[in-house]
Amino acid sequence: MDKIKIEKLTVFGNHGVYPEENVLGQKFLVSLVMHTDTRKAGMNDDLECSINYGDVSRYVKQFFEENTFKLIERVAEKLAESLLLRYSLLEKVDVKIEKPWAPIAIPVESVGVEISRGWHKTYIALGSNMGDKKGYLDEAVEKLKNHSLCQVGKVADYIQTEPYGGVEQDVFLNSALELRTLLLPEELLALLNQIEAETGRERTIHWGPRTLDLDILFYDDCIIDTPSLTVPHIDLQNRDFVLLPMAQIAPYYRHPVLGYTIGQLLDQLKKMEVSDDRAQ
Ligand code: A4P
Ligand code: MG
Repeated sequence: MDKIKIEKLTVFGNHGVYPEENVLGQKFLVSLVMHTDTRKAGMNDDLECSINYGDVSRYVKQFFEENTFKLIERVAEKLAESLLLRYSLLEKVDVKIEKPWAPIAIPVESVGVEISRGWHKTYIALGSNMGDKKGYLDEAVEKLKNHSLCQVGKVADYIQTEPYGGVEQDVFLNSALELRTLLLPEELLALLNQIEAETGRERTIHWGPRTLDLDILFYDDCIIDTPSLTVPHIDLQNRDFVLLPMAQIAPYYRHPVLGYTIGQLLDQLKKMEVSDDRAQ
């Protein structure tokens, strides 16, 4: 992706662990690499199609003056977050913060931190088979829409599906949605678990009835295998209640492990179901 850079912007702020730093303040050097598509601005010569580095510089100065944090890690984190929320064309930002006057009593040119933060594209599966199923799915979509670090994109139609997994239970209402988020995978999982808990979900029977189930299907093209998280979702290719809503919102999305698009996975599943029916 293209980059717009600001190097060593000199700003003044009161960040620091020591009380005197919070009172006296000191100089900070801020460097930004803003990852954004500059093609349109390059073709049209129109600032409206790009990110105005003058505006960004003034915003950084104001951010440093209006906030006080102890750690430059925190300064970098919050600055990256607010830039990504403020500039819609910004996909990713590298933030470097240097502190040339750091009070460490040994001659040093500068100390600093450098981080990269950006938007992630994810897909979430939704399911409910207890009580007001539509109400629970609506509530989940609404909560994700209202979260400051999430942007909900396409939401698939809610479809009624037969229970999968061998437990005798009521029919499900399922859907899937596209989510752009600044949350990292484990943070997103924690948010989904929190939303499930808020809708009264109790975990009793594995694959059993639930008011609300929210699963991460995909997170960028990441492959994650930890004790708490498997992404892409381990069984999505075998579940028509996942593939049908996904085919509506992202038919050409390619599974990063299996190498097939959602549309192809759905076709394969349908063929397997037909051959299973014939075998019976
Ligand atoms: N976990 C690991 N990977 C993920 C991921 N990608 N997304 C862990 C979300 N969670 C993930 O899930 C157990 C643990 O899985 C979580 O704590 C998380 O750390 P859970 O939701 O607590 O338990 P569960 O739902 O009983 O198990 P599981 O495996 O999530 O069940 P599924 O796979 O969600 O299946 N039939 C129809 N028609 N429609 C349905 O929606 N759903 C299920 C549940 C069964 N049959 C269904 C449907
Ligand atoms: Mg689940």
